[in-house]
Amino acid sequence: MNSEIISGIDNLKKVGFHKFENVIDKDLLSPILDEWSDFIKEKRKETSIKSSDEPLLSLFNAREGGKKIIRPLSEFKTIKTLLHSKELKYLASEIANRNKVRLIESIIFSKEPKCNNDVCWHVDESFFPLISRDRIKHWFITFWMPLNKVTEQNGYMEYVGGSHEITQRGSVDLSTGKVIEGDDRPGIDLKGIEEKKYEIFNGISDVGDVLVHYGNTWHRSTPNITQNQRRPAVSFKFILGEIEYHRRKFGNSDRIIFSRSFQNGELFEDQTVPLLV
Ligand SMILES: O=C(O)CCC(=O)C(=O)O
Repeated sequence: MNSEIISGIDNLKKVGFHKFENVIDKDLLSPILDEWSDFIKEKRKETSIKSSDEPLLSLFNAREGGKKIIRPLSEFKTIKTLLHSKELKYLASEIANRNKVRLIESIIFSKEPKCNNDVCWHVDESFFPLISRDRIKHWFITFWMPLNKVTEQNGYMEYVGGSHEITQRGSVDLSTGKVIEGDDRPGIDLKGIEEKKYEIFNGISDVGDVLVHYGNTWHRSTPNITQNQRRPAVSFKFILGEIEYHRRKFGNSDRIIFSRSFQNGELFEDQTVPLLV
């Protein structure tokens, strides 16, 4: 394994976040912007699909109150090519350390100019009705890849160092940061963050970088205060190893589309969640 990847994985384990620099060929990333712009001009953007037996792509616009449009991933050839690139698969398999890696979600996050909203502090795994069968803490990882340079002004990511060692947090409304009513898990320590109790790492980054965090790392993205710089990014979420279905009575983890329904405790296997490596 290459030494930068080894030290990056060590840092990821320690901090809960790592920026792997210059991993993906820019030629794989720039066509995504073209394909996405075509999509925005088309009628497809007005209709979200409601059921599926194939993997999906969510298009998330932070300015429109976190509105998500959901389409089949197969409609976005450039994103599929990125997903199956050897660089991305290599990084995922090294982080997973021989566990199987499955794609649970693909998202394009667009932070448009003059977008004053944070994507508020949250943990990714809280949105899914799933848990690790072996009850390991780090069964979920996110790969976040900017499609334009990320600066201090155009909506960078932030991560709370060490938060991945804290137990589960409740799922939140991404626009307000409030825990969903009835979710029985505690919220993120917003007061502690405000009082600078934790070390915060920023995700200022360049095209080609892959920013990786665990599903239980507390993170957010800041407003895009520029007049004319878009900050689009592709985010892939992966689950590692054997996973069980576990739906809570309250919370928003039932908004995910799978090809069929599951019983709590059932081993989770689904056509919408394909094996990557
Ligand atoms: O891109 C953003 O603004 C937020 C992304 C995020 O929170 C994620 O990928 O988990």
